[in-house]
Amino acid sequence: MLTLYHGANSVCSIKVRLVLDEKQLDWTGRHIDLPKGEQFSEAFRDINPRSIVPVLDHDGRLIHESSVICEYLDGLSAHNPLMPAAPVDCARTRTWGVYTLEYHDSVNTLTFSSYQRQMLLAKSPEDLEVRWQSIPDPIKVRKLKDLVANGADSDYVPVALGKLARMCAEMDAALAHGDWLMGDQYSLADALVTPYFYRIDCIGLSGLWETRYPRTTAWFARVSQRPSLAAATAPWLDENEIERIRAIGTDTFVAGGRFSDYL
Ligand SMILES: N[C@@H](CCC(=O)N[C@@H](CS)C(=O)NCC(=O)O)C(=O)O
Repeated sequence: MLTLYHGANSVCSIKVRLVLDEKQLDWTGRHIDLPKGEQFSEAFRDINPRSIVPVLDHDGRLIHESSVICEYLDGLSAHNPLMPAAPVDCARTRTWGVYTLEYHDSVNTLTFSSYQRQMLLAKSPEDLEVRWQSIPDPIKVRKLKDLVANGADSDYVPVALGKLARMCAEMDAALAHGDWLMGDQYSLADALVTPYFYRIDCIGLSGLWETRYPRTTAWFARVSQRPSLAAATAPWLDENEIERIRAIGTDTFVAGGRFSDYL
């Protein structure tokens, strides 16, 4: 049995739910409410001492890290094979998985300087302090504190935008060889990066690729049309919530043209 510990609006959880749909695998969800802080409970720390989702439980065996989980899921079923057959293409697909660690950090910076910041600012100083104390990674705490204090004025924000601009350039270069990252066929590489584009679009920053990269723009339209993206998002995120997130993101990053070098 496959049980996924996941967060409704967690970008890495969306990644795994998307692959579960591409592979048409049956699974059960254990929802961890991240805004409420359920990831810091003792029970969840037993599942992942890093207090982050997603975690896959396959018949009692725990697997961590979203891109690793996705490759594991691909190996469980012959339906719609996502890992390319040639060893060189396998290696290149895994490289995209490694790149997503950097993309994740940058997307995390943008979400915590916009709508997640609003969520944290609504907490009392005491509750916020409890949250900081609960996060096991002190480097992450330092970044989050800065983002909550300074929002889009934080020095972390232009660094994140610069890295995501590079992501778009890397994508566009890869897409010169076909409709999909690995050429003519949709693969795990496309699945692994899709949620980051989805999130950036949700916070109003699709200008990062739409202003410069027509191949990437066309690719995002293609992955958005696959049923797997809606299957991974719609049951957990309602349209009103997405519109609220988009409005906060647009107000934070786009209004006033302050980041026009990137958008
Ligand atoms: N590299 C990890 C990153 C996992 C991660 O950071 N997950 C976020 C949600 S996307 C989380 O659980 N955050 C907990 C928190 O914000 O306290 C992966 O790809 O699985």
